[in-house]
Order: sequence, then C-alpha cells, then structure tokens
Amino acid sequence: MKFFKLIPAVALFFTACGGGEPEATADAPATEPAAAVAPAGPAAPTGPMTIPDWYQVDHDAKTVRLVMVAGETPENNYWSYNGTIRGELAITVPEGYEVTIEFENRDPNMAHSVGISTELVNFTVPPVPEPVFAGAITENPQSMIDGTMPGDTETITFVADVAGNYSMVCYIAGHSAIGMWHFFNVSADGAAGVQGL
Ligand SMILES: [Cu+2]
Repeated sequence: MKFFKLIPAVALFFTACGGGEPEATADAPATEPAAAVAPAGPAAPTGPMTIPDWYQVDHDAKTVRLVMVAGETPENNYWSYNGTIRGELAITVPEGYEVTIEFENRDPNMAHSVGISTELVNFTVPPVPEPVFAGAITENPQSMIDGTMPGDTETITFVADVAGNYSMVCYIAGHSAIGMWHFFNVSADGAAGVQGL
C-alpha cells in the first residue's frame, strides 16, 4: 500500500522538475523547506580550542585518548563529566581517528554511562542507546545496577569515521535531562581539542 501511495508524489516530483520553470519550486510540499531549517537546540560553545590534560591527541598515530570522569565534583548531584554539564563543553576529534574514552565513575551513589549519540536537541528523554560509531558506548548504558557503577572504570574504543556534530551523553533515565551531556564533534579538517573550558 505504501508503495502505491508514493507514486503520485514521485510523479509530481518529476513533473515539477521536468517543467524547468522557476515557479515550479513554489509548488513544492510545505514539509520540504522545514527539513532544511536547522532544529532549535542548545548552542554549542564557540570559544578557543584548548587541549586539557584529559585530552591526549597523537596525530602520527591518529589517536585521541579522553579521560572522562563522572562525579568529579559534587556539582549537579555528581551527575557530570569532568565537573561540567549541559553542553558546556564541545569536544572535537579528527575524522578517522581512533578514540579511546577512559570513563571513571566517582559518583558515590549512582551508576553512569557514556556514549556518542546523534541527539543534539532534546535531552529531556534518554537518548536511544545506539552509538553513532561501533563500540562508542559503555556496557548496559541504561542500567542503574549493571552500568558503570560507583568506583568503576570502563574503557571504550571506537573509530570516529564520519565527520559531524554529535553529543556525548549518559543514557540512564533522567541524567541527560539534568545535564549529563556535552557536544562531541568529529572534524573533517583535523581540528582537535575542547571548547568551553
Ligand atoms: Cu549519568
């Protein structure tokens, strides 16, 4: 049924294109222009790129090593990454680099997780636990009893093989809503470092 419903739309498309008249584009379905408008979401920090001590990059080996600590400070009920929350950081790694995240949970009370998500707008619901890159998520990322538990350290490694704008999030219910997320960019031009410190 869906196939047959598509036919009029396809026919319309070719008719509009075949006409070759500029005004034909004015008849395009109202939903098309909306897709071109960037969704409104939190703004990423735009300050200078820095290399903090928890960010190690080796351009010869094409590797980045990040040490991310949950609950490093009591701020935000320990629900934070390296003492920061709510997109205060934009972490950028070069495309094609192998990224290792050493994730340590110092929150005395609560499990946490970390992964790279396509979510950039709505952090009020836990992002779907499907990482952008294979391996870019910790074990049992939604679990409060089998996630990365207080005192635990878990290391994940993945290849950031597609440039783009992503996020680093905790997948446990409510945590991203409270601010446990940051911007995570994969640069096509080799840019590396952290903005917003
Ligand atoms: Cu968390």
